[in-house]
Amino acid sequence: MTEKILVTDALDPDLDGTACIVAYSEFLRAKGQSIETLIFGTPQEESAFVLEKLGIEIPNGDDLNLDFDQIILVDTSGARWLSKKIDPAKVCEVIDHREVADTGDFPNAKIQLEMVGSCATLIAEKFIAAKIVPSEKSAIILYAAIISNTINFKNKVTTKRDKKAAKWLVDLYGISDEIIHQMFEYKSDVKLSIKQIFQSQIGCHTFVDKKVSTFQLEIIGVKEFITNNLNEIKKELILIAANEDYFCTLFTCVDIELGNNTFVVADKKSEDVVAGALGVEFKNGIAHYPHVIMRKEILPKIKNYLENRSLDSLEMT
Ligand SMILES: [Mn+2]
Repeated sequence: MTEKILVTDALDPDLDGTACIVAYSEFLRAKGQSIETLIFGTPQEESAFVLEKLGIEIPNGDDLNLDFDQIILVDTSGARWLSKKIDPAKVCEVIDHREVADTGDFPNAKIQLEMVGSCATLIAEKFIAAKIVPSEKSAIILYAAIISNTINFKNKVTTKRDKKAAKWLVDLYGISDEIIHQMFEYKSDVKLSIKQIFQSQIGCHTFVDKKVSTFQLEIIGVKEFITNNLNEIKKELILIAANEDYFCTLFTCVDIELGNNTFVVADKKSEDVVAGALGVEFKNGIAHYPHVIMRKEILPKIKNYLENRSLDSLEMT
């Protein structure tokens, strides 16, 4: 009897995970394996959008009685992210691209962990190495995942391998940028109010006794968005800074198509911190940064700045 193998991702897969599920299942079937493809939870908005655009349906495993001999996980590498229905002991292969991974959760698995921008790159490379041509839908979803994860090759996680895999996929079918633009546009259709966006991200870090809070959006058309919402953004930032007693309150907006950032701050204190930490100049509470910089890269710079500043003031006394 042939073995029944499941290919899946963590709960609520993002576009990268979804693309890997679809394409890796196809790859293994092409190699003659008996593969089932399932998702658990709800695909994230961006993945749902691309699946619908491409007319791809992936069955949901939440309410199924699972009976698989082996399980392959893509774009995830820790048991705590999985549906409770997945038995970690049955996992035979893990393919992922993150530095912090709980690979010990899967004692029977072959582990492939490589630091590329998108797990979809690792799957595309398997097609390339085996000289198997993916279907057009698989090629498009892998390409969309690479572009989304690397923010059009503009963020720091991007590697040469991501660019090479994406180019190979584009050349196969002449994938147009239209679907990518639609995907970015969809992602940018901000459905919440400024207040709701900020409330959903509320929280702070404390560096040398100073509370720092950042809010982030990744959209296209940042300039227009900020112009249309500036009063609301400033009002909410000021309110939050006062209510929570924040020393630095920053809204950072990544333009995913142009590949740059715009910052808006609550007050002069925040302005001084962000200007000092990131070397930007504010005009009317707004500053521009020429590249993509994500919140997780901004925070260490602010931390450094505040630590050095407190050292300087100690030396002066
Ligand atoms: Mn990923």
